[in-house]
Amino acid sequence: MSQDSKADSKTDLQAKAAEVSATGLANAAESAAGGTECICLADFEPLAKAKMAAQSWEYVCAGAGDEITVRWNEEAYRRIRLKPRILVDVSKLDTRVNLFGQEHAFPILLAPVAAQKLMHPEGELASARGASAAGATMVVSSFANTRLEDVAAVAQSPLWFQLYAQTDHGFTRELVQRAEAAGYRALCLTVDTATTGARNREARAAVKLLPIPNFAKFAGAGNDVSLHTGSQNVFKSVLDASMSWKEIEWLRSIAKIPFLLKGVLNPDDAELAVKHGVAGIIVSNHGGRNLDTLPATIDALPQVVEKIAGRMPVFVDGGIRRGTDVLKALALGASAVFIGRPYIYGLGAAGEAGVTQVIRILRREFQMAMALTGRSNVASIDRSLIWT
Ligand code: FNR
Ligand code: LAC
Repeated sequence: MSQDSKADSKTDLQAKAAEVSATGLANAAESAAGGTECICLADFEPLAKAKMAAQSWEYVCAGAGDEITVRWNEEAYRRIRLKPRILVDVSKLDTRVNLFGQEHAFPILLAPVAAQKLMHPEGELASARGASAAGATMVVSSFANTRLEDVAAVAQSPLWFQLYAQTDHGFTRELVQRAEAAGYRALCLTVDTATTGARNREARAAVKLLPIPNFAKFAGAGNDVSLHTGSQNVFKSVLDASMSWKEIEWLRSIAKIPFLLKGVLNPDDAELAVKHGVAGIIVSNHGGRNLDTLPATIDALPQVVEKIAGRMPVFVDGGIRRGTDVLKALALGASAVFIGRPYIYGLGAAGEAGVTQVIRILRREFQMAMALTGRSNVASIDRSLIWT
């Protein structure tokens, strides 16, 4: 859904939502929406906007440049039509998937999102608790506002760790070892962020970060409140613009847990990823936050899947807002999907309970979409589901 269409008007719904406390989503939603609960993911956005500081809201919504890729990510799902099968026994649905030996109750994970104390005072702790209550795996960002060990201490469901590798290899190794020691199950190295992009919207809003404790020793990494996220300088000291495939081999050699690349779009890069022995790839354009006019991820996915040809799992994120989107991504070859902004809107609207609710709604919609297209388990979701 377009944030722009809602950006300026503070509706009655938002005004009422602002008056209620973050104690319970159902209560908040009920008093805000006249007795109804949040019933789809889009319902969380106005509630989150009303609660979050204006700068935080801009940080979450923002994309790069003219935000064309942000829009395409969502629109591309809407263009894909489903082809159902009837009279299939769907009285029992099995949504389980096994990823790297870990069973997930359903193929929806939480993408890494930085700086979650901007969106809610409990930040990553609330997200991890909320994800656990829903039985989902969360990928914790290197740029979290909470130490990775502290997030692990509250999580009841397995966590993965997102790695922003550093030019200081000693520090990177230490970060990887800390994540492994804290029990994280996989590493997602982000490879689409040699630098941040033209974040005009963040620059206009002068968004400022909160300290990033995993990187406490790096000056300027969000620990300098004079910098704002629209400026390239804010992340400069903690992004490695010199990173190449050489570092991938090195990182793979030191990682004891499955090592994935996040931010692959080009099938030729996917081929190189296989050659360099990574465990999996995430087709992502960083939610349209870095390079504008990249294609929608769901449009890029089929080419990547074709190139990989089953040699490793391929995941996708960007623009997933409905259970039908999850179904389409799996039909086009994803092993599972990640959601970013939707759970952050849940977090902003109602903290931990909001995150849980977002995941449950999406899971339920996915189950409905499976049943209504005649698919009783994930293995039976294939390309024949797409109306061509
Ligand atoms: C992100 N994303 C991101 N990715 C990453 O690898 N490390 C990070 O720290 C962050 N931080 C971050 C902050 C915010 C506010 C957003 C919205 C996104 C990108 C994220 O993991 C994911 O790729 C996209 O959010 C997916 O798109 P949707 O679901 O937001 O449309
Ligand atoms: C972002 C970085 C931190 O998207 O990944 O804001």
